[in-house]
Amino acid sequence: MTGKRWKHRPPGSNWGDFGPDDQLGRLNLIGQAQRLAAVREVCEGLSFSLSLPLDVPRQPALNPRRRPPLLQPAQHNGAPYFSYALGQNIPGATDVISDDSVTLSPQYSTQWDALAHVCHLFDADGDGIAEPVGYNGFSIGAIAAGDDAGAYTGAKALSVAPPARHGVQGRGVLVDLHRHVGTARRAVGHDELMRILESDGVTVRSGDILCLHTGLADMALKLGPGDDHQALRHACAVLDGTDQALLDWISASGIAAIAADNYAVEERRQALPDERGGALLPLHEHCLFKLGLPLGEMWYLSELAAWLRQRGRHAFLLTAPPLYLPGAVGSPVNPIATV
Ligand code: UVW
Repeated sequence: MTGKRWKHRPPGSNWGDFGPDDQLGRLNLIGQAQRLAAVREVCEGLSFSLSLPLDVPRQPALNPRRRPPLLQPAQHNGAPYFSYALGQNIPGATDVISDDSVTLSPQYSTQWDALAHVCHLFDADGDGIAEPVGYNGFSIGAIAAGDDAGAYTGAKALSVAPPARHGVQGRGVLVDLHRHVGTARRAVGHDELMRILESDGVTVRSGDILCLHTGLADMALKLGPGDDHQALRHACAVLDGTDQALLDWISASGIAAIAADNYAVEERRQALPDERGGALLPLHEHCLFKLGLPLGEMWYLSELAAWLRQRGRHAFLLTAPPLYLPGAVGSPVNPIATV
């Protein structure tokens, strides 16, 4: 279906502003001018991978429904296709081949949330009944009772495919929350974020991808499989998604995406403040559902942050496309910062 999908849009949302069929949301703010400006941030030709190894954290302590990758050799005639001599019946053939198979929770480690990841119960069609709906009024579909796993094809809209086609390449701007907050758990709201931007001389422009260094991914990287991972649940800075001034700043700033090296970017609320209901993840609601602004989590920003800090820099060329996996509601990513 094309054309407008809603009669009412949520307060504070931008639904329709990028067109009735838009599935890119704020990534639309990264255009040719923004990419060229991002390329102009490259002065030294050095690059940093902003990904953790995808098996980190080495225990599923942050979100037990997400499991570390299970890597196995592909099977061929009932045998592992690993260091396999290809031309076994062809005298003189020298090829030795290996293929993998992997079972992966795409959002286990360094990842993008697609817009489909968080929808809300909202009466978009104006019939008086709230229905599950995502950014720009899209329905991602549902799994019907009786559907077997083989019938699952993922989200019908708002998956990682549109951002994968876009490429997610633009100007990254790093905010070093870790430098100001240390490893203490703290919900950083608008006023504190503005103080940090000002004291570090960070300028944020429309189309930027805001990268928040909190130090959590670095803590995770240092823990071995046998170490207690529970401390990760209560360490390092998060954004205060309940701070309306912060949400308003995200809207007004024109940032295209937010990527943090922590889990969830914000703290999940365990209860709602009153009977009016609402979001347990208000920053996710504001960004993914209302603005179409992707969230990255568990990025590895520590080496880049140290390098930029030493040089008094904040901006870089960021290339971070999700996997082109139609239907997926999140994706691993190996973001590359070029400075
Ligand atoms: C939830 O667990 C809801 O998601 P995220 O990984 O986006 O924090």
